[in-house]
Amino acid sequence: MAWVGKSLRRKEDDRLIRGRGQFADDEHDEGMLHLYILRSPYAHARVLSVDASAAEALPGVACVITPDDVKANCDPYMQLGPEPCDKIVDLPLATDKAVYQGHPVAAVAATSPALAMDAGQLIEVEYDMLDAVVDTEEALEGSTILHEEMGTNRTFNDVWEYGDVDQAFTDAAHVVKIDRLHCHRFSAAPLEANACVAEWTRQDELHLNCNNSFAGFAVQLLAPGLRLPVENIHISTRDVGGSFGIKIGNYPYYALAALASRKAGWRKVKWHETRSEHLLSAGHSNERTYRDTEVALDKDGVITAIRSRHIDDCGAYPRYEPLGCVIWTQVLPATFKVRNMRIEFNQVMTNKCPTIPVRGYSRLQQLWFMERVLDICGHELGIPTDEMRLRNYIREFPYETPNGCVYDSGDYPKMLEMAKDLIGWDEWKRKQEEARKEGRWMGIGIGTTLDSGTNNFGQAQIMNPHLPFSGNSEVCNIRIDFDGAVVVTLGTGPSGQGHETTTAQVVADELNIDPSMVRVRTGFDTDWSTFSGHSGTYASQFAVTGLSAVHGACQKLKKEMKQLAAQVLEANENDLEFSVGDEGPQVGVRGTDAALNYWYMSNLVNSNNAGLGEALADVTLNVRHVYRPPFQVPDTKRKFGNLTLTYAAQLHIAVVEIDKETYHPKILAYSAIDDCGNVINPQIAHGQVHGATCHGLGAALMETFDYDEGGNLLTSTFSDYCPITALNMPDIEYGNIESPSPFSYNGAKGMGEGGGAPLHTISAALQDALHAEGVIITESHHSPPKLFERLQNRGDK
Ligand code: MCN
Repeated sequence: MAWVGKSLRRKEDDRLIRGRGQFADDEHDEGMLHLYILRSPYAHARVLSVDASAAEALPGVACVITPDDVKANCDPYMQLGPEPCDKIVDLPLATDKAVYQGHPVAAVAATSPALAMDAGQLIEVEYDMLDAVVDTEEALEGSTILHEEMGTNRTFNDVWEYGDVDQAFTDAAHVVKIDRLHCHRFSAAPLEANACVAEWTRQDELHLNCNNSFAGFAVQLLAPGLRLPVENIHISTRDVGGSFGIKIGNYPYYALAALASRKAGWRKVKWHETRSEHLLSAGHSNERTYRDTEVALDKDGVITAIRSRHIDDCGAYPRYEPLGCVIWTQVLPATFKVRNMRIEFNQVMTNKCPTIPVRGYSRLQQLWFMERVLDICGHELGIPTDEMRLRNYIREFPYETPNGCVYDSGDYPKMLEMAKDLIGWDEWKRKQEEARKEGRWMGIGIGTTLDSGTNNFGQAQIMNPHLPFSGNSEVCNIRIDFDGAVVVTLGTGPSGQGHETTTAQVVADELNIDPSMVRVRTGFDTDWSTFSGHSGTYASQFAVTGLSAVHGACQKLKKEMKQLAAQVLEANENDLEFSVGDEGPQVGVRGTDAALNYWYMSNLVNSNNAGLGEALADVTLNVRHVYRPPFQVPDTKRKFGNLTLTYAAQLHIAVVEIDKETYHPKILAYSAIDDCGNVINPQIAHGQVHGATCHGLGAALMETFDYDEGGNLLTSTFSDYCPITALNMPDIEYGNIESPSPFSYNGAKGMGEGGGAPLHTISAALQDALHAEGVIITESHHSPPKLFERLQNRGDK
């Protein structure tokens, strides 16, 4: 029976629903200490002194970590950005200056979380407040510098130019100018905040139980930061309660827990972030401003060229950069066939929380830009929004973009047609006409998004050859257990994506076994052999990279099983076949009853193996496979290597009406079409689309990180950050098409990160609703106060 392609019920959920998940905060020990991190209330301030004596004197306090401890025991984290980023001194505490509100300045370990927090309040920190730079463009000017050792706030600058841009403008029938667009900061607000438990099992050997979603990366930064060899750090994760990218960047906090554990006399120390801390300082999505955009179009409204200047704001440290400065180019033209583009890309630091790869990292911001550009041009030229897309969509696949990326497969016009059918387009158009006659603000918007899954690091290396990455790879270990079950160990450490289930489906098909007999060890462990420097759950890489590792491991295992069966059954390997017999799955001689079932084979190899002989010396029925995506030396002229990427797409349509009294934008109808190639598990893929839509709608309508001029975060609790909940979600009419990727063994495309469509769709719907009022939607966030403000300032571009 073929399991791939079926909605097998998620294997992991039974355990999780029964409360038998194993999250980092579940670890409790008698005598365990709890860590409180004291954070700077100021966005930019010199730290003149830290007096911890009162806190240290409090009964129950085991130790306080101060900037002096950090200076004595830590080295700055490796900087991934190009020069002069290498001059940035990034340590677990602000040793000289606090550069964002929430920057840790000290940490206390005490016998209870409450006591640790109380002790934290007794630490006296003397600050000298400095002017904060919050505005991206002001940061670029550089009158206030965050990291003086670097001498500039600019971490990246490059110009990407393809085709003949100037000629296209000379030939243009129309030119549309957009002065400023701005994509805001938001989060993902996972249910579980960051957490870790640090313990030194022996001097200089650190064990960390945490919920990091990319522990392979964390360990590489943490070890030199703590002056330890990599092998002295053991990181394990079990269940992770959502990450969406944010749990990649918490290694500075692990270092504080580790230092506290050591200073407290090698005692176990737990740190669990509060929700306010999470919002303030765990990491935000990239904020991006787009200036002086000019768009050339032909007489039919087809975009022929774009020139623009993009300024990315990575907050106080470029902790995951230059990746974000580069990977947006994976989707340079979005879903449109424009060939001539010139984009100057700058990135700056501001006195705000450092950014981190929030779902759709950096590509989402480029896709929103391109969608906004197309939509604004359509309205300016009076071309209906669906027609504008049909005229501009890429239609031939594989399609090579101007910068050399290859979009593997797709059918955007078909997706549009399906989304229109599902939502009842004609009927809503009629209703919109009526609404307009009544003076109501109703709009219909379309948004198309891409998820370019896998191999992001290969691309980052092109920009910075010194980076220790050549591309994402993944590892799978697979063995047959004594009872004939198949045990699979992955290095991915999923955070809700259903890896246990889809892995079981692939293994079940490959080995003719029921998925209930496939035991997938989830989580991540540097002690497991399934650990590579790229192991983790990020970049929508599992369906392609992770499952390719699983598939490859199955092939290796099958080869060994055939070797074994051939010798025991005295048969030729070519005459053997995998089948299901009376005693379960087996390997047997075609056309005969001679067969070995899995448990027998496992016992033969693991227990009764003395007489197996030299020929089977390497047969262990326990194999490891590393999947390494193809990587070709980059074409530096085009600044892009021929990296293996897959391009999943989503197309959404929303009907929105703005209440004229409250300015509340209400979603009246919503449809979403997904194309992630061949689907492994339709229910999981549907769930991913649902979750990503929820995430995107939250960002578009409710969730934003707003700062005041002094760098104070104004939305640092759930009462003002307003996370989206089930109550705010519209019913989603869902459909999918399958355009198999020719680049993956299974035709699947990475899709879990594709959360941008609602952001584009809502902006487009509001544009449609308000264009007659002279409003151009230039922002990505649309809360009622912001819509009110926009209508007051109508006419700006
Ligand atoms: N899948 C499928 N068929 C396909 C493609 C994918 O059945 N054609 C399945 C996969 O087998 C996997 C799931 O869908 O079980 C997502 O696959 P993939 O797109 O490869 O993404 P990853 O598993 O690598 O997950 C990472 C991705 C990212 S980058 C973010 S951000 C995100 C996302 O997943 N964070 C999430 N979805 C999330 N979902 C949950 N619940 N929690 C998060 O933190």
